[in-house]
Amino acid sequence: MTTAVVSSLVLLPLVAGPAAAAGGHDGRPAGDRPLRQLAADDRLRVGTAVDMAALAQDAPYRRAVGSEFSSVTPENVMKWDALEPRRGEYDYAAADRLVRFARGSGQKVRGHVLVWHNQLPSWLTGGDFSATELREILRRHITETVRHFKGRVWHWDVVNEAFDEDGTLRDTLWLRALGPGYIADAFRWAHQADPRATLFYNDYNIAWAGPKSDAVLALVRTLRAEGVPVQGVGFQGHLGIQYGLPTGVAANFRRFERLGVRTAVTEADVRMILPADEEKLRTQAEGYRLLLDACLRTRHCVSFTVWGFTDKYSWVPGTFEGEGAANVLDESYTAKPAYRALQAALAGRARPRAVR
Ligand code: 9MR
Repeated sequence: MTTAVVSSLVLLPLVAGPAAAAGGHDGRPAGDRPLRQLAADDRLRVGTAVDMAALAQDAPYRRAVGSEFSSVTPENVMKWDALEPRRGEYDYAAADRLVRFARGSGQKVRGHVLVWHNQLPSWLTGGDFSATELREILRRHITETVRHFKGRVWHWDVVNEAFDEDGTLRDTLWLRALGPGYIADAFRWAHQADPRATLFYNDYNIAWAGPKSDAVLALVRTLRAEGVPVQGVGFQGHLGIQYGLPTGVAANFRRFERLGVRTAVTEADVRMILPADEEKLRTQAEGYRLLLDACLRTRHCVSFTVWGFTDKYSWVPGTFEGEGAANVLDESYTAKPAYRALQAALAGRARPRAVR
């Protein structure tokens, strides 16, 4: 294919209807295959975080979630404040909707998240509970949640972001009240509630070697030596091109896999200082490519998830002022170079067989 043809494809909206260029059965040009089709050949689940409001209201969004991806992660609706807004009262409605959507679309679900320091309900953060009470609250939340979704959630992010950048444990409600043992407890409780779900530790800035990923590695090694059921490590993959792109990612994934765990890229996005321009978009594409490539070059990397796929709905501008354009499609669902880079990486590789 010539360069001229490739660059003309970049302008096509991916989710356009029959009016789009003829060729593919879904209105895409022949040979322009969705990510999940390309990934199936590699036996890799390619996923996205899903915004439930967008899924309900935005038909092109919904079509793209279904056609491009083979796994989904709820962006917010399985977090504690959403699931248990009042103590002991669970609201699974939105999360159940996503699980049903996934089943109807032949997708796996990555459950996100059981233990975190963010998006906790105020009854919990303001509750002034004793350590014994908090431990029981945590045990119950994990048990109830995992049991509710038993058999329907493929991977659980059991513990999320427990470390600081220097590799010490983050000062959270859980660490303060329960000590470091809350991590092992969480994995044990989750495993009891659904022995078949694969249980992950998940964090950001651990895709490359450094104090934080060294600390996670040491934790996972210790937990596994003690028989704690931690079975996967999720590398979130929130990058910003202004910091430079990471190196040594595949080698880093491999040192985790040597401990016997699976790996996954769980929240990839590559932000930039706005406005976007061609060069920034090219660097962004390289960021996505290198994360996916590391996964493809690692035997037990079982899924690659982007944290949203369109710039229309992204957490980035609300968190980092002046930054954005972090996703692989723009606001009108047109493919950016990053989307083409993912396609090319998936199409171009013979992959070692992955475990399921
Ligand atoms: O994308 C999520 C955003 O909508 C929420 O407002 C935010 C609240 O903390 O959480 C975002 O998702 C985070 C994920 O759950 C854990 N890793 C970092 C993600 C981006 O902040």
